[in-house]
Amino acid sequence: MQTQIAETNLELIQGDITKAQVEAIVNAANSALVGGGGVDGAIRRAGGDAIEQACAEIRSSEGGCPTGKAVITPGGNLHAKYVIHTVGPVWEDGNSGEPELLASCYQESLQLAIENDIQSIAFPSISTGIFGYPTEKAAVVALTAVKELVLQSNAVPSTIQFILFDEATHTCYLDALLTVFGK
Ligand code: AR6
Repeated sequence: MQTQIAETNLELIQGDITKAQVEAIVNAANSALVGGGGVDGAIRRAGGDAIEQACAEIRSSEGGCPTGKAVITPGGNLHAKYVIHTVGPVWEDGNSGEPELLASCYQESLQLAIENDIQSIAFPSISTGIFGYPTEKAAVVALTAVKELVLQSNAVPSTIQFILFDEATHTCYLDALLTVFGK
């Protein structure tokens, strides 16, 4: 499914983000920037040592990456030139700042993309795996955050993909597209 926000193509795709043919892929990381499971494990396996080396440098210079923020590393062996690592919130009860922190992940990642002149970027569904954020809620937050930033900024990437691993997640994002864009 594809839609247009100003000059940007927004695409919802079911698949594996490590195979994405874009300049940057986004990783659902942890604040220590140490390798984990889920999409983080898949990206690190596919990208190889260059990603861990760059994360180690960020750990020693900045101590990691706080929840809601993002950092950028090379993509190593991936097709993507860059990996943008962002740290989603762990779901508690929905009243502990989770929506704001999740929205911040998408917007901070897009800001880094703009700063690095990245024209195409792919996101996974941040926080909805190990971190337990309900996918229907997360999908609305994600698409709303992207829509707001695209409408507010110049020089946003011309292609923004969401690459959703499983059918249930893909369906939630298709439903959220209707809620957020009315189509
Ligand atoms: N491509 C696209 N999406 C994927 C892939 C893939 N190859 N593999 C999994 N997903 P999760 P989180 C989906 O758990 O909830 C790690 O240990 C998955 O099905 O990867 O933000 C980190 O180090 C789900 O829909 O991320 C952190 O400690 C989505 O990616 C923690 O997990 C997110 O699931 C982050 O947890």
